Amino acid sequence: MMKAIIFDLDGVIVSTDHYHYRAWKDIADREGVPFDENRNVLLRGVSREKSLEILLELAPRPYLAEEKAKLAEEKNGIYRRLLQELTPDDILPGVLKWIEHAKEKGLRTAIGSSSKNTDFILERIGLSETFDTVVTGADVTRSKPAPDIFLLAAERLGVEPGDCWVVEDAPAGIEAAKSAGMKTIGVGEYVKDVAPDRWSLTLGEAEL
Ligand code: B16
Ligand code: MG
Repeated sequence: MMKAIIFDLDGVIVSTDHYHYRAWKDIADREGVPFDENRNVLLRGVSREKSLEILLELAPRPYLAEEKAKLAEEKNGIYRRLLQELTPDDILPGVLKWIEHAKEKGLRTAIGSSSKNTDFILERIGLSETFDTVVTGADVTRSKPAPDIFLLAAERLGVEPGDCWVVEDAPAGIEAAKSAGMKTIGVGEYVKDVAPDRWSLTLGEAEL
């Protein structure tokens, strides 16, 4: 029997994914690296550092470790400034009702996000107290597509991985959930082709 549901944050609960894109695009343009929405899909769900590695694959020159650390920090500064615009109105349509529905069904709830800005985002959108536990990229050394974030969420909830649903919008997140031995609900166009157990365009429309 399913006992818990772990929600990804960016792209599932709130659409901060376009802020990530705008911040990375600023860095890419400045560094002369080709970058567009199609390439941005590869960055969804993966850590900041790994995102930068992927972005720089098309760079015209190699980068030193110190330069990379500086670029990642700059990207985060731009992203954090954009996050100031975030309010509870930015929670995606139907999401609050859907979380309530999951709770009424007796499921324990968690956030499982790669983002080290998770606490700040939850605060901005007024959901800091909504979930039984919150696991982020700051709690693990291996981010998605490794299963660690989701396994830690299950451990904290006291449930077996096989009794957990994971809701994800990113291919890296679906891969992480599958490696954790969990069942997946894919939302959005980017995960249609990576075979989640269930799929819908938005969380509000997903069947539970
Ligand atoms: P940060 P999720 C992920 O969040 C984003 O999808 C991904 O684009 C981002 O690089 C990652 O968080 C790290 O974010 O720079 O804020 O630590 O989708 O796992 O909720
Ligand atoms: Mg996501």
